[in-house]
Amino acid sequence: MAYKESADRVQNALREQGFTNEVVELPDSTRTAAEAAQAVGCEAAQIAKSLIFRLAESGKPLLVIASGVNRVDENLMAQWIGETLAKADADFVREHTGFVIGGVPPIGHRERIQAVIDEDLFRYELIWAAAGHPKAVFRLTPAELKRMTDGTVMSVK
Ligand code: 5CA
Repeated sequence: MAYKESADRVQNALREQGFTNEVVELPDSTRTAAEAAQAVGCEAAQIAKSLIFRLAESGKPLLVIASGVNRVDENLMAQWIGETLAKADADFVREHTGFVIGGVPPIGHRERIQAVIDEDLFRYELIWAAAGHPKAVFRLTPAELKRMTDGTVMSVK
């Protein structure tokens, strides 16, 4: 997958929505939150990982943006949304977001996706998110993340 095309799509989506955050290219690939944290020099908890789930009954995607150190409690999410969460495979993720696993951003998806934001991300002034490619990230504030995604802030773990 081409770096430029996918990172540009995220940069353009940011600009179109009026955000000035800049997508930066990292020297190495970051497929996990721990790798991304090491690459940008922040705590793993400051990485906003964008996880796609498949809602079992409706077949719709759900975006959960979680702090890098947290494991999402699927039962908690299911209770809140009123639908069981199923596993999303790589094809499902690409089909709905337009991006590959390891680079899924919180913004710029192919379609509008309902979003949930981990409240733990609000402990930090600045956080980092993937920008379409395993080598692309951007820095943002939790308040910006909320505006970008119109996500519901809650405990996800
Ligand atoms: N670029 C880094 C940091 S910004 C990144 O995107 N990390 S991430 O944590 O947001 O994305 C990786 C996540 O993809 C994993 O936490 C995992 O939940 C998900 N994932 C990995 N493999 C699969 C798979 N086979 N199917 C579905 N989801 C997967």
